[in-house]
Amino acid sequence: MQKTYIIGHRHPDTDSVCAPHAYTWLKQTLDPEGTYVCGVLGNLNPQTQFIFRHLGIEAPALLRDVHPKAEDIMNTNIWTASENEPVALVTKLIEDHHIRTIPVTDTQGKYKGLITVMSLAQYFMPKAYESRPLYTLRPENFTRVIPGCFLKKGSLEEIETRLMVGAMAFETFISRLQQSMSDSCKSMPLLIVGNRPEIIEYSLKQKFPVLILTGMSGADCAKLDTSGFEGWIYVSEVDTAETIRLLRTSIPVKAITNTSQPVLKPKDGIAQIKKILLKLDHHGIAVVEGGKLLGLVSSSCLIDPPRHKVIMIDHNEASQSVEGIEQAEVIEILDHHRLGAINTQKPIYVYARPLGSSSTIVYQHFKNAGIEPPAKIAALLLSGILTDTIILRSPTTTLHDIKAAEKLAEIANLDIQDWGKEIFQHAASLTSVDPDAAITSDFKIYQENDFRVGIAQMEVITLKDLASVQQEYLAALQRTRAKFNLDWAMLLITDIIEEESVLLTTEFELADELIYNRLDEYSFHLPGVLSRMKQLLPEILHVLSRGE
Ligand SMILES: [Mn+2]
Repeated sequence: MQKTYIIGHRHPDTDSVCAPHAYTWLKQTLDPEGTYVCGVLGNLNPQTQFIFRHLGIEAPALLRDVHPKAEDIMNTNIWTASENEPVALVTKLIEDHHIRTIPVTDTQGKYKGLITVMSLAQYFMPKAYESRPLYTLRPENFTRVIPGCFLKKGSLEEIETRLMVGAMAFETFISRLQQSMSDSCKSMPLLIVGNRPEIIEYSLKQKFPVLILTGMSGADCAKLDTSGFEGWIYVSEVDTAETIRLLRTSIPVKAITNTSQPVLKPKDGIAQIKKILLKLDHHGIAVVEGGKLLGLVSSSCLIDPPRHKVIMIDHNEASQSVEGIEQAEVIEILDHHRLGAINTQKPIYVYARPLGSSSTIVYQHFKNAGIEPPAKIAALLLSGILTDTIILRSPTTTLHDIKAAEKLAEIANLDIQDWGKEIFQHAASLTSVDPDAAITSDFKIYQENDFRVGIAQMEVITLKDLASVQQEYLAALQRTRAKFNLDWAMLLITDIIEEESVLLTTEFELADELIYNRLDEYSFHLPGVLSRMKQLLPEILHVLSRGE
């Protein structure tokens, strides 16, 4: 079943988790046959964690990448063989269906190994230089391969033995048998014998594991006294040469199953699969989980691997999206940020509006579909709006955000101001969090005019404690700049009560061009600035454009 992943951006903020989660619910409701999976691209910040916990909703799972995996490309419509079945069945499958690799399972259905054209060739190819081979035989398989029937059944289910034909004078037979017994193998061989009463009479008193009689009529068989014989007696309807040929194809498949080949796990990626396929002398690898065979990957599976479908929410740039997005098929974009959209191969649905939050955009899709979100989904959307618009106070706030928030608050039975304050109380404070984690928890990278810049944002309820931790935050910012290979890294710390921000920055020559007042070498004061997107980013892009 092909999945559609619905995702927010890397370093997810609350809007980037709540909006995709709610949209996933809407898509699944509108299309019950489809499979829609909400994924987040990083750890949830304490505020988002609080919201999901408080509402009793399971948070979306972490999505590491959207590269195709073994489970996405494997063939599941495959032929298998059970370990005790005769090899003849496998050769027939290979012939009839033009396949080269057949997985083998044990009697409980657990994966055991593979039979390939190569392993069959090795078995059937005559090896003139080898001594008389030992065969693993299961007499119960004889009736499936050699025309005939049992005259007597023995007790051993499986026998490892050599083959011998008794087509000679009795004395010669005895001497050859003794000769063979004195060789390395001491056990009695399986004996194939035609209508030679003297040899048969003698053999019925010996401990042969299996006697196969050829050229015998029903009346001939009826005369035999088999009472003292403990092994199996099979009466073949075909001549000795044909009996031997068919006997070799009756061996159980496990006798020639290759059990040492590597297997794949369902989540193994294509790079790993290619590496293994290159090393193998055949063209199939089993995909196995917990002993259970799930499918088979062959080199042809790699020619045109299926692309995962992705819906991007709260972002539209590849640099902010999931690993592997270039190999995926983006089918929709819902966003309220500047457009730096990725290229697509087909026309897609894009809904971009300069609104305060992606949650407002998702709410509009509920409205257009004529579906009212359930209370918990409404609470999530409201939370996304209130965090992105700083309780509807950020200059990014539009009338659409206010209307959506009012309607959602009504459905969720929440008070906008009370719920907003409660959410922001769970936002990080400057002294309570690790500066590195605080920076990467809401961090966006922009590529502009050959510059790579990163801007983190953190909302706090006071800036009073900044002085005591500023050095640590600046050091963390330096580390972040190095880690993401940036020219310039910044952290916008926003006091949502006083409605002002401080911008911490790494050393960068164009920083002098910023219109803001410097507080010191590494920080600026931004009164009235609440929005990274609408207020700070345009100024940063403006400054970068002078660096040409
Ligand atoms: Mn947003």
